[in-house]
Amino acid sequence: MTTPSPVVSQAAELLDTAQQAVTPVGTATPWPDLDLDEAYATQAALIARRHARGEHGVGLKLGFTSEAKMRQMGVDEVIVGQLTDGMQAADGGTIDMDALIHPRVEPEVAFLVGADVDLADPDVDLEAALTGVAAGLEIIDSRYDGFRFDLPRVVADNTSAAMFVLGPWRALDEVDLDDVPVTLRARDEVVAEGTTAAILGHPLRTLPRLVALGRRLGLRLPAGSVVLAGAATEAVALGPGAVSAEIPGLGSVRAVAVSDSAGPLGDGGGR
Ligand code: 0L1
Ligand code: MG
Repeated sequence: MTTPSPVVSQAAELLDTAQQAVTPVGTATPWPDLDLDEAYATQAALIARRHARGEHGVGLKLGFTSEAKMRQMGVDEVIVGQLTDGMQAADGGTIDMDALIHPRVEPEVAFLVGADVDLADPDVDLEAALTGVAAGLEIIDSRYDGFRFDLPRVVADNTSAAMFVLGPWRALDEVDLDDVPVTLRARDEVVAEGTTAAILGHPLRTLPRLVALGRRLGLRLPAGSVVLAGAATEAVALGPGAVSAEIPGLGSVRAVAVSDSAGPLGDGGGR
């Protein structure tokens, strides 16, 4: 890996500190003109800091793969972020809200990669390497005040990745992913509804985008990696209590958000 430039190192340190201190960075960042290459270099430096603390890479996530998400955040380009084991919560497990700044949750389709894949390989066939699919929850938590960012800033911030939860894997060839309803519930109330078609028309259509980004960035997906293909609805503020996503024919996934500073029936409107 090449040595990061001073601006990249500084940006990574500031974002890493914001995440660890659970304190957002203001919009007036000391890197007003970060370009997209520097932003991905910052993301790599940020992930390197997590690896240095003992976390391991477990996959990649795509962001802005739906019209709803692009509209919600005012951007129009698919982006990629990196997942570590430290970000994963067990299905039915807990999400510690006190470690998060202003978390939002979104229902995702996740893929399991069954063989080593080098996305920089010109002959790569990512779809052929996929063996499983699952319903997922992604918890995003921008390290910027008020989720206010431009494209380079959100890329630098590892696409707001914070936590993720995966439901049981199903064999990819046994599941129909074509325009299937997706329901997000919080405390048993429906809080968002969408369809798998919201993810670039079909979740598998995200794969060429991931390959293009991975080729540009020299990314790999070792066997066993996870790919979060994107959200089927807008992200919703995460409050204390149960949250779940359900995709008929694929399955469901559930977690419980907990906080020492709010009861299990707190207002759920973000913090
Ligand atoms: O996973 C996503 O689509 C998130 C992309 C990052 C932007 C955000 O914080 O909403
Ligand atoms: Mg997402």
